[in-house]
Amino acid sequence: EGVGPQEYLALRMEVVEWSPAAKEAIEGKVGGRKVYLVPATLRPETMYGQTNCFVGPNIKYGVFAINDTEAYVCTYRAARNMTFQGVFPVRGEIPQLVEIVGSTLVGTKIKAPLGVIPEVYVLPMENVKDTKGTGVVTSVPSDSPDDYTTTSDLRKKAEFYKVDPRWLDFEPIPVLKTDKYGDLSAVAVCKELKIQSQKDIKQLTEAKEIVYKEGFYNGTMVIGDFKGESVQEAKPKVRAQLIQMGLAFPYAE
Ligand code: A2H
Repeated sequence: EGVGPQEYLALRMEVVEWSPAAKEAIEGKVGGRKVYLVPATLRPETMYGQTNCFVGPNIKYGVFAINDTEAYVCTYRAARNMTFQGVFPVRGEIPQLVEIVGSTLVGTKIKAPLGVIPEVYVLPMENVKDTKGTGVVTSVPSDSPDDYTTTSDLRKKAEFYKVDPRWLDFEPIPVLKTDKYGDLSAVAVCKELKIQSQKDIKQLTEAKEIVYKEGFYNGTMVIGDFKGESVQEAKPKVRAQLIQMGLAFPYAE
């Protein structure tokens, strides 16, 4: 981090059914457009294992028109970057249709491109930063310690976090395997480091390092078109496939 631009992939997760609060907030504001949440990821090869999507409950998002028929949900900050990357019709303009706070989006059902679970729910995560990516994070608990720990927290305290337990009716899905940690490496490493909750920031940082390095250098895909190939080989191929299929677009910052 820090040196040079970060090349993310922004995934187009189409809204299938708005939460009641989001429906009310966007009513009459999006002109019949299809709306997509657009999480930024560095791990396109893990998209098979998506189980949900995260927003920061206190983060303000915008719905931005990319043309007459489609719109994206992301932070205003991300939209400002996108307008110089050719995402909107007029370079430099930021076509915001409506503003919506993260907590309002929770419970919205969206499509998960390439996902074994084709439709997933939007859930809240305290550690989502509004200063990174698009402020939306797709969740892959098999390979992301943040995602695994947060979904476990939400399950333990569903009422406190105002989530319906039915939105959490899933298990981590194996995507890649390593000799050291098996096919659910985030789960294995979180257990090894005895991570209790999403508030264990220091251990989570360590877990992320370990899981990322092990997966990238020693991982083999166990699912998808590149099953049996190394993670290093599969990563750019899945990225290219998602873009080619119109399910994602490059986003840099
Ligand atoms: B990654 P970097 Cl399987 N706030 O995608 C917090 N986290 C954010 C974010 C934000 N605003 N925007 C993106 N991210 C997450 C997949 C994944 C990711 C896996 C394993 C590790 C991992 C599925 N979640 O990231 O600081 C996104 O989650 C480990 C860091 O820019 C994105 O990739 O390097 C990653 O952090 C980008 O973090």
